[in-house]
Amino acid sequence: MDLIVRRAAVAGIEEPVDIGIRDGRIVRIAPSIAETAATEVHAAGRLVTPSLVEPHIHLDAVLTVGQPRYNQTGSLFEGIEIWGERVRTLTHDDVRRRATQAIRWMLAHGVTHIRTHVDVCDPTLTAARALLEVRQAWRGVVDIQMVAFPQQGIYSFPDGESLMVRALDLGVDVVGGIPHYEWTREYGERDVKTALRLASEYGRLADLHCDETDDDQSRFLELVAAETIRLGLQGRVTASHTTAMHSYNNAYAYRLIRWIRNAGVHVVTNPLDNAVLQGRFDAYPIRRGFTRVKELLASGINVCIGHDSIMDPWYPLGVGDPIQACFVMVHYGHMSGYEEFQTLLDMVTTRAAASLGLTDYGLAEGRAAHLVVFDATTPMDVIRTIAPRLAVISHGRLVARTTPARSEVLLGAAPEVVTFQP
Ligand code: 17E
Ligand code: FE2
Repeated sequence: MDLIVRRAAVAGIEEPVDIGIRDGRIVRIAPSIAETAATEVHAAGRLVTPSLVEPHIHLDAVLTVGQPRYNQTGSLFEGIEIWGERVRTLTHDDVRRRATQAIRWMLAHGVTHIRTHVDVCDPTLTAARALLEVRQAWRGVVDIQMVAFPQQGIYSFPDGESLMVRALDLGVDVVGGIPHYEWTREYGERDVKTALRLASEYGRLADLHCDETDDDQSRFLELVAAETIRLGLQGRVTASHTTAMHSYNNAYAYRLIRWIRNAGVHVVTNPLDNAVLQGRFDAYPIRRGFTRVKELLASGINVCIGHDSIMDPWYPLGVGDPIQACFVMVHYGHMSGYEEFQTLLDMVTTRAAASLGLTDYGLAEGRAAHLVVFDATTPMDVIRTIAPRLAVISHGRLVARTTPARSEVLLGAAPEVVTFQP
């Protein structure tokens, strides 16, 4: 064996197990592995899951908060304006350096697979070219999918459609869209139709920003579902954000949810960004800007959680940790039931992997060895304490580790360690 994780708590298995890894693969999961390995990681009863999969982030915009100015209204729309200004000053090195930094943060938090959107509303496609290079540089450690994302619209930006095609021809993997932001309802419909036609013609997956607004009249998701079925793209299409679903009437939402399920459309919710971006035009009571996560899950739709932003015009915070997004989801999504903590972890691991179309992934013998060891024993405690990632394994290799902080109270004769355990 090359690497053995000892005494791992694994979902669905009663007693801790050893996980044996050779040539980048999980070759054995057993109560005890007699062999030894060059590298041994002692989980000592702590939770081990498949590594984290980030299904939605904008790596071209990370770490630009305040450039050229801060978002004063906090709205999505001011964020898009500020980003539009920043795009004009992008350079290859600027994008490469910031994205690389953010990927290192994410890897330290256990992320080994990323889907990034890249804004293609730029005649020079500077960000796309830089991220193609970043994708190549990280291959085999952090595997990256890129989405051609028309931030200003396919039909509301000069030559938007040909920029999408050029990006796909350059090697950008996935087709994006932004129907709710197009100038008119009709342009929005064309946006969806073009995105899914390109996905079909190029044989690519699609992931559209869809209905990211509090406008209950924004109803492009139904068209995404219909076109997905018409073109036979079931299972290959993701709708991101879909926050307007929060505001639809229940009769319409019920019908729509059945439609999404029939189309096999994956949904990505982005709790960090949408908790601050949405509801900005409301007087009290102020709406939550979330899609209907519990109802979507209950009807059998694959829902996953994205981080969306790290320190950019839309969201000033973030350290690249998907577990922070889970933590917010607990609160904004009313997901505090005991079983729901496992679901939340699934939403940043196996469910996210399904949206990305990953097949060689998962905690099972024969799969590629992508694992994370948390400094906690249960999903509830992972999320409660935002537990440090003691070890991160990608393609069978130990690629990151964290030493937990140590807190002490200094009131007695000797320092008293605080463990945050009852
Ligand atoms: N662009 C967009 O349209 N929506 C977002 N939430 C972000 C970028 C982060
Ligand atoms: Fe996004």
